[in-house]
Amino acid sequence: MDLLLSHGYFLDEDPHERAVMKPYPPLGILYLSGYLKSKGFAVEVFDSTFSRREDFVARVAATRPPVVGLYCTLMTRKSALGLIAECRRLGSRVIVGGPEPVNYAEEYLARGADVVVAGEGELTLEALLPALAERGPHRLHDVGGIVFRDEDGQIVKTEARKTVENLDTLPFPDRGAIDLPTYVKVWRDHHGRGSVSLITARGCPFRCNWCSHSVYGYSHRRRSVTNVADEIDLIMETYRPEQVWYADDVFTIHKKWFFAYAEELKRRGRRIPFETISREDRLDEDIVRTLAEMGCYRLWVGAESGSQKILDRMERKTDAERMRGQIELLKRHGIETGTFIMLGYDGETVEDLEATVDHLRSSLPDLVLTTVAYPIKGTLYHQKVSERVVSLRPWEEGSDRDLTVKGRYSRRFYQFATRWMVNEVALERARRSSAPPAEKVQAVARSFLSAQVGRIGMALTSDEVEAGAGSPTGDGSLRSLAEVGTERLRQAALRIVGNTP
Ligand code: B12
Ligand code: SF4
Repeated sequence: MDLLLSHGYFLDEDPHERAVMKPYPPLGILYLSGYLKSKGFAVEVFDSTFSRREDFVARVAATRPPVVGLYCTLMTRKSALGLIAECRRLGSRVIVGGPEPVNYAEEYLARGADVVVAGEGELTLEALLPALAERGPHRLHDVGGIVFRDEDGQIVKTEARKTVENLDTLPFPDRGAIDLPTYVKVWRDHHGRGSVSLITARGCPFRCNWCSHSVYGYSHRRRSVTNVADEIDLIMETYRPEQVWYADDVFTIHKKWFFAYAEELKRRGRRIPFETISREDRLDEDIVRTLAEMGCYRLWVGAESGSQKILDRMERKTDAERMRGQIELLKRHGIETGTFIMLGYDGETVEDLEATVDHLRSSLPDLVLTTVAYPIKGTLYHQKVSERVVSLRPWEEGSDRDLTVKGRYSRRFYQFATRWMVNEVALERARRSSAPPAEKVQAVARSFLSAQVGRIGMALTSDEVEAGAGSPTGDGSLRSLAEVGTERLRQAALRIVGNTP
């Protein structure tokens, strides 16, 4: 074996995902496996998702791969560091890649990785594996797209490598290298429908400030319509899933391509239910109708905020008002809408949060996922707030989700704000529902009370500042409520609404 590819994600260690149970394998390492095999390398994949840490160690101990390649994201950092240590103990060299390591190359090298790969991995690994075997890990100056330590221990970052020009030249992801049927079965057992993921393009040219572009930069390359349709045929014939997930960044980004693809699937007689992500500015009546005809049952549109001011600060380049119209449009065509809402972005005030709540109440998307903004290293957002970024945990124990911004409202404030927001949406849903009166009253009362607890909690914590002294960088318009009460009253009220909502 030349290379064992793996990733540090263990479902067993993720209680949240175990409750959701919608797993997919990381496509990146399957692409790498397919490509390297086509170039004559002997590659194996250890898919950690349904395994345990001990199984990975046992596999490395039994097969003694000369090189282990690990896919790492911000969420799998701690896990990956543990695997790196095990590989080193067992005598394997370690290459790390994916969106996270290039942001922390020095830290990964300091903790046992031999080489960090920046960006797309196919061409880099093809050049790196023989160089590593011939010259060891410290004389790799001529291999583009990597970071390593030279013989003096100095960190060397080599020239950026060109990306694969024509994505159609890549073999399909090597799904046969892992137990994909188990993923399909888990989906089927938990959701009644088996699902398989695929991607039709690489890279996104938009510049939403909080989004990580560490792998593909701002480039955008598409596969041809027939190449993607061929992969769909293969997936359907091999795994027979009841649906697919296009894991693209923005599925309808290229209108002409999209219509041609829809046409091609129709020509092949394929109407497959699917879920995917897009943007409000990449939708119109024709696109939405076509999405519905193709089998799209849920579209995530990433509203992020209902405040145009915040959308503009994020450089999201979307329009809050038009977004509400698009949700309407999707509903008319029978497509469920999912939105991702981000709270706490730089400069957000209580008025902006209110605008988001109003936005959600009026458009009422079917699904709302909330997150409190965290500045991923390497993003434009991180650059903007870099002087105020504080980590809540030591680097090797946490992730970029533990990065917070000094001076904004406290985490407790955002927990209350989230509670308020989520329950205002639930309240609106309950009000509009056609449930029997008793049930409806109960749902309205429950959501109303919970929303009020959130709102009062916000008022009581609105003078709490994240990681330091001073006033929150928001407008503090609710602060007066806290200021008029005595500290004892405030503490008593906090006990009533609960410190951790
Ligand atoms: C699909 C996906 C998911 C799926 C994951 C399921 C799965 N296993 O596929 C779901 C929906 C669960 C998910 C969740 C999250 N995700 Co996500 N996700 C993606 C997405 C959209 C596509 C991944 C993909 O398939 N890419 C296509 C392949 C071909 O590209 P690739 O993976 O980058 O692989 C290439 C290179 O990275 C490199 N490479 C990869 N592995 C290796 C290994 C070696 C050894 C080498 C040398 C090279 C190498 O070569 C590959 C081929 O060229 C990416 C964005 C993106 N476009 O990549 C975000 C992305 C990976 N997700 C991200 C985030 C932040 C999250 C969440 C934290 C979001 C949240 N707030 O909850 C969660 C975390 C979940 C968890 N517990 O880990 C960030 C990661 C940022 C970072 N610095 O780590 C990304 C980059 C989105 C973004 N632009 O900000 N995600
Ligand atoms: S959030 Fe979506 S649209 Fe914005 S830059 Fe990232 S991938 Fe592109």
